[in-house]
Amino acid sequence: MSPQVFTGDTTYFPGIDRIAFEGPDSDNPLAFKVYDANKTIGDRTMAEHLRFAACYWHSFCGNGADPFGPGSRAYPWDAGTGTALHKAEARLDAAFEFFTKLGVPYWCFHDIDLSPDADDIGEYEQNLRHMVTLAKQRQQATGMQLLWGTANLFSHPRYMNGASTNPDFAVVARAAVQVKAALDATVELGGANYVFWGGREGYASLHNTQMKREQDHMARFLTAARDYGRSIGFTGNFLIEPKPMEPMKHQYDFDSATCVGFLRAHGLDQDFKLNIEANHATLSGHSFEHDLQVASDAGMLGSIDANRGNPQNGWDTDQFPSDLYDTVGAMLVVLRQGGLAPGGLNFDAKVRRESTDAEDLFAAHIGGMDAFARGLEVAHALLEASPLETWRRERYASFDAGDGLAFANGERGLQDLHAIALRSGEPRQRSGRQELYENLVNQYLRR
Ligand code: XLS
Ligand code: NI
Ligand code: NI
Repeated sequence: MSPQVFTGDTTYFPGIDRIAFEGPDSDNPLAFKVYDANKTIGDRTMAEHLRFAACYWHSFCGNGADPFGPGSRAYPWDAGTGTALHKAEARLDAAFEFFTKLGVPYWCFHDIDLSPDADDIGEYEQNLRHMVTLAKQRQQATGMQLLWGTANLFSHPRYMNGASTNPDFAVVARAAVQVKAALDATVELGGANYVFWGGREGYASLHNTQMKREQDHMARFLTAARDYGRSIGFTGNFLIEPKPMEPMKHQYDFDSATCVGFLRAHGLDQDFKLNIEANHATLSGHSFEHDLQVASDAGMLGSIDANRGNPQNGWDTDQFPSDLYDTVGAMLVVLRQGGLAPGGLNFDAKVRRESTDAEDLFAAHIGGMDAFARGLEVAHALLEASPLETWRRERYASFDAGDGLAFANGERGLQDLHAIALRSGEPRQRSGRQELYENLVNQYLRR
């Protein structure tokens, strides 16, 4: 499962070796304390449960720039006077060196973080084909696999009014160029999933927006993409990544519930699932585990973008996950649905602008992997060894037999219920026992 170390010619992360599992007593900052890829938890290894992926954009393209200042990190692969394509080649080597030293089995990319963008369609397609050829060689050399590919339909100014929801058909068609190329690339690289994050699919003002029309166009576009993907042999899941706002004031893929409804309304629910990002869930006013649960209940939890927001900030800070309550909550949902495959846990997260050492990138991923590994251990123990599932089952026991079961099966009408209530009298009070459940989680976190 874990990839082999890639031996490129240049070392972009000198002095950092393959990250090893050293256990909870290790003081080595560049070692796993919990994540032990081959350790068995229940019916599979940690690596098989967690299916970690590193992302290309934040880790190898994002240099720390924010609206108040330029980048704070000068990457060696961006140095020198080489062409954009030469720099993209160097970046690819750096990325695969990082992936393999970290021991993360999957990666994810957007078309234009892997390969230089160009307004000329032929040049754009040629660049991407070239980089995909190189990426495929790196994958073969290392055993790395592609969790998902996607197209960036939000950075170029042509998409300022949206991509598939743009009021100008010419832009919708231009967006298709990138989705077609990114689908071709994903298939070529054996990607398990294909993601749509509708960065600017939404509106800034309803005064100038025909919302229903834009959403109908989005459904037509997704349908066309699905049909094309299937025609070229893509058998994986298409994934929608909900996010309520940012960059737009309102985005159509608001949250899990909205996306589930949208996909069902447009007949896309057989091919599409959801990629739930923690910080997007919290932006929409939900908890991470809430949006995971809604997706899972609909049979549509396909994959996870693992990160976290800042509780005091109302925007997408994309921090690396470190909160064990979050990871336990997430892994409970994942384990209850029987796993995440063919999805995975993608670190769609960026180190802080102030974190400027190469070591910080490793530390961030190590911390995130350990946090989810611990979440996995605790969630598994809660499900297997604690009274959690029994308590939850008992809470609903009145629907397991008799009239309760008949009601759940649709066999009791309102008059039947009236008669039952007359017969039964005032219901006995039953405690929700929330504090006991919370104590149970803490008890298992301490073990
Ligand atoms: C941005 C999104 C983005 C998607 C892929 O907020 O999380 O990174 O995951 O386009
Ligand atoms: Ni994301
Ligand atoms: Ni995000």
